[in-house]
Amino acid sequence: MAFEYAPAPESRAVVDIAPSYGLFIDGEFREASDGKVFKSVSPSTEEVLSEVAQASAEDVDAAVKAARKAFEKWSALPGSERAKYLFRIARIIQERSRELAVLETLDNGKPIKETRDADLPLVAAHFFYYAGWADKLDHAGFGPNPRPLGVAGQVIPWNFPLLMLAWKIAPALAAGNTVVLKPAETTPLSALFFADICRQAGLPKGVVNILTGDGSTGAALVAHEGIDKVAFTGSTGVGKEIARTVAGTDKKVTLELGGKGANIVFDDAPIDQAVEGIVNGIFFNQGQVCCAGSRLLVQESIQDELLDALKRRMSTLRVGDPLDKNTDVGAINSAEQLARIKALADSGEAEGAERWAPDCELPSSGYWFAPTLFTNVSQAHRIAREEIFGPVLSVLTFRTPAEAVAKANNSQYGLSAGIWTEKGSRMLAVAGKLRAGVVWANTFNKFDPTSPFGGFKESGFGREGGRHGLEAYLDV
Ligand code: TAP
Repeated sequence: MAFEYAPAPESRAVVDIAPSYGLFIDGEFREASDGKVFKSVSPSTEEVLSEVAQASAEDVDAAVKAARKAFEKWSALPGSERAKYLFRIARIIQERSRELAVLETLDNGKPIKETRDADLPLVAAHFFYYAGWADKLDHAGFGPNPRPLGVAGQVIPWNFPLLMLAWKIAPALAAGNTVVLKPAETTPLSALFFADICRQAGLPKGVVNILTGDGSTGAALVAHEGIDKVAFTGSTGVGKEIARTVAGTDKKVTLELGGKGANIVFDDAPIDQAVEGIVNGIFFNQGQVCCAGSRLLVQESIQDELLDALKRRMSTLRVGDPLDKNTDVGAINSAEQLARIKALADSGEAEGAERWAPDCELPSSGYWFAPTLFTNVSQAHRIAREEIFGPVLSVLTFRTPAEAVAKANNSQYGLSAGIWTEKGSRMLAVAGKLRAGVVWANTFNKFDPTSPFGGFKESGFGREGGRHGLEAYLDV
């Protein structure tokens, strides 16, 4: 073996990670055509978890052809038959959720509390939800005879590896499409585990193909002429590149990109509840969330009271071993991401904002960043404008609702926002003026498969989730 393989310690023996994995094409695992591989590393320990195949352009071609061939039969199945497979997959995910939660925590670095209680239940819920649609497409209000698009090329990021897979694969299959999916380079393992679940569910060969690889694999997939639909979740930069690639072709495309969500707290908000919402908004998944509440907009009159309570709460957050059920904040996904977070946080200080973090001891190996907040932030600062994608909160203040709306909307992004107030009329008035795809009222980071999700402005276009998410995979 060309690398050091560390066998699982007892604490994570619930999941059997193979020392190497192939690409999942046409129902079989196989090596890359040129034999290339890369390592998947645990961000909390820097230990090599497994070695996975790096798909070449030739492998992309083989996977697209397998998906094309499978499309003929899969799209011709009655919806009720496709539903049976999706229900079966959903049930197997539930049965194997312990293994999947540990695997996701190891490969991504997020706390087991989150993979167990948020990611995995939502993944299963997505498959159950779209399984329910498969035999009702004619009654979904899309007009007569909605048809699947064909082969979907799907590219996903590392922050919610399995959940993003579910958001992509469940509606595509329910609508009668077949898929080729590329997970992120740093988190390939749960997608490969999912490939095994497809086999266990008896899913026909070629309906789901998983290609592990880097950005070049994603680019080859998006550019392949056998793809009818591109679904991408990731950075705005790569999203723009993809939009250029598909421009002028007949490929349909949906893009779910970055965000800089505003969490707006008015002076009548219940402070303790708002503090929990702020913490959940920015420290859930170490802030590596496209819809994170990374800008706190607090009404000036309650600034001191709110910040005192927030700092007290941040001091109680436990940072460390993500496999420990008491951990609140896990590891940053990669050395590159950690470097990006550090550079942006440093820019905050350099531009004159005031940095604060609770005392917390960070583990000596792995990639870690303490929960951090910045006050004295101005709208021009990079930390107020750029997506940090880390556990860093930028605090700004406002006096009037109009000023709150103007500041919240002063962003290239428009994915999410939160409003905290006791007044229903104010809630509705402010929500109606925010240019954000999702607005949460007295809560944050709540997800549900029935609810469409997506962005305004440079946060992308198209919606995933709900009936809208189905439409993105149908010719209506
Ligand atoms: P990206 O670097 O954009 O990567 C996303 C995926 O695209 C990865 O699988 C990546 O492969 C692949 N990729 C890279 N270059 C490509 C290219 N030229 N053509 C096609 N595919 C390519 O983003 P990331 O760092 O993984 O994720 C963080 C970003 O995603 C943040 O900006 C965040 O806001 C956004 N995000 C948005 C949402 C929603 S729903 N709007 C959800 C999650 C994340 P490699 O991993 O191998 O580079």
